[in-house]
Amino acid sequence: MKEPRAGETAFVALGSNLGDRRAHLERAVVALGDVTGTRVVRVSRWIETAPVGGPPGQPAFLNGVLELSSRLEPSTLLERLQEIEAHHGRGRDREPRHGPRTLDLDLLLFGERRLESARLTLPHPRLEERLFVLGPLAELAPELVLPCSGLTVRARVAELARAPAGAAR
Ligand code: A4P
Ligand code: MG
Repeated sequence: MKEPRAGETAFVALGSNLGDRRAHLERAVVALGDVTGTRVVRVSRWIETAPVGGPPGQPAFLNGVLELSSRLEPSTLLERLQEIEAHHGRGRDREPRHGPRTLDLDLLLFGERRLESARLTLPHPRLEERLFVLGPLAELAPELVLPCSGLTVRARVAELARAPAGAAR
């Protein structure tokens, strides 16, 4: 009999800045736990963060990161993430890019995979620039080596925290 494929470690960023933000994030964690072939391993705390980019004056975000073990292909996992976003009231046609959203789920890393297709880029292209992602990721995996800079998550957080205000996040 064929052995089932081992799960690969994936990290997903969660964000919400509309409605009951905590409820949106917590329901997303439950929904991810129900995805076939995927197991939720750990969830960071939720942190409140100032919006980066997007329309001026948009509300603060609640952000976090979770670790998954998944036997799905990355593109299938992204489809599941987008279904969960849709079930939480997110309408891509109504919500402007980088604007307020009930729920945003981004796939940060999927094992060591590198992918560049119209629908999915891995690692996530803005992963190493964003404290609202790296802060919660540092809670789960401080010694993880980031693929672009070669720094650990902990070291990159320290570097960004030292950067002058207004530098890219
Ligand atoms: N896509 C490609 N690669 C990926 C990936 N690795 N993970 C494609 C997820 N999606 C990926 O995403 C746009 C398209 O990216 C998708 O169709 C997918 O096929 P989207 O979620 O529809 O649009 P978006 O989220 O508005 O755009 P984007 O580029 O994902 O924005 P970001 O980079 O996620 O930024 N400030 C704070 N403090 N906290 C936040 O959470 N979030 C954003 C959104 C801006 N500012 C923020 C926060
Ligand atoms: Mg997104």
